[in-house]
Amino acid sequence: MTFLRFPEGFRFGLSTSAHQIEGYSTADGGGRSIWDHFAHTEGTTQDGDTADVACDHYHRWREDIGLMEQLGLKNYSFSLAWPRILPQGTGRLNPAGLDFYDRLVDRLLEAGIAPTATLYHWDLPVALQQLGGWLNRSVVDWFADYATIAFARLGDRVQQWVTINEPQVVAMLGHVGGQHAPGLRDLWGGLRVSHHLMLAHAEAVSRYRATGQSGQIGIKLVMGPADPASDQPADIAAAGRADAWGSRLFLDPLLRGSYPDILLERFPEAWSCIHPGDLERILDSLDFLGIDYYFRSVIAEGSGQMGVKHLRGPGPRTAMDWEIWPQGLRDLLLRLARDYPPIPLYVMESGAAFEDTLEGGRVHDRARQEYLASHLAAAHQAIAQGAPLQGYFVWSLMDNFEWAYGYAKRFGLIYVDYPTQQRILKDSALWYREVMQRGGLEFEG
Ligand code: IFM
Repeated sequence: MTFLRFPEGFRFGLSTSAHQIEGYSTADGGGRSIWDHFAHTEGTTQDGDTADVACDHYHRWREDIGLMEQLGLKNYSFSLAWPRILPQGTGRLNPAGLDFYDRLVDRLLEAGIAPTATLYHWDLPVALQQLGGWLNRSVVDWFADYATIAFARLGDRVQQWVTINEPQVVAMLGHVGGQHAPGLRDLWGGLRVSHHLMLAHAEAVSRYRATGQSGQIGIKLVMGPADPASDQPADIAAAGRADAWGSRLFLDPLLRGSYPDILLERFPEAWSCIHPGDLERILDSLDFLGIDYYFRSVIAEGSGQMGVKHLRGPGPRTAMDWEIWPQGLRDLLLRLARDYPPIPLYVMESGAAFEDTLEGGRVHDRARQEYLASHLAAAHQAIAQGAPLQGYFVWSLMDNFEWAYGYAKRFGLIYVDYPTQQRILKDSALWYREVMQRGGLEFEG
């Protein structure tokens, strides 16, 4: 066993999102989001689950902060529900919605926990979807106006902001594959949405910078390496295309001011949404880059729009059927450091769903602990090899509404017994408490 110590000031944390934990989205004057609508549409979620109640964090937030204190947590990443603050997405403000986040932030700070606030984690106000949602370029102003309200109210205390969580998922699962709200299936539309997400992000950042507030602002991208299935040139080229689609579609405009040529060439009709000056607005709109890492892809030459085929890698798998591949995190961090201009990096989500069972009031989730230990070790290696990684947030504080999977998948370090809303610290939570307290972990590599 070796003790892997992280650098002084490294930020260990835990993450959640509003729609997945809060419940009661329309309480006290809040509005409905596209996920409220989608999950209530037949056949969209496992067992017809909805986030109507979720973890009832909207009412139990004090108790939940108490649990964070028990864990000795110092950094907590959560999201604001746009329709709680602006029920129609624009215009009339719901003071009770803003008050909720205001109190949450105050109490976190009292508990010595630094808040990281995400403005958009997939819960677009339904009223805006009726106007075209992310397909309508006006979303850039709608989003920036909402962001400005959040900065004005919370920006004196929130020192780390994330504009948008996983734009890949919004564009591709929401608008191309249809597995997520708003459930659309339109390839060109998905690409247009991806550009609008980038622009909305950039506009919110420019509003933030105009406030003169002293915090940092960035975005969270979900990514993993696209590894070629063999050393055949055709597979290597296919992996390059998969990487352009999954990662560079977002990394390149943000950090290079361009979209990958391969995507411009293959989908020429989609890009009429790029107006003169857009790419200049998007470039340099990050103080840090947040990375959500869950798995890598193994890619061979295939068919379809991108000519790629996804193969099953040899690693063990989580309950999501995602391959466990910690070295993918190291490779990703090093690649970002090598291929892009220098930018502070944060792992803002890392974690795994397993089949947890409650036995005598305990959850012995050894597999999750091992998963996290191996990924922390990979992050540690990347730092040792020069990646400017500043923090690592585990997904998630507690079990919650896992979108189309409903409550069937548990990612939490805290077990939630949904019928009673009882919270139980899993073994992994007790282990992570020690990691955070010691600033590192014992690891046998
Ligand atoms: O639960 C999600 C989260 O909302 C976004 N990132 C991935 C997690 C696990 O699927």
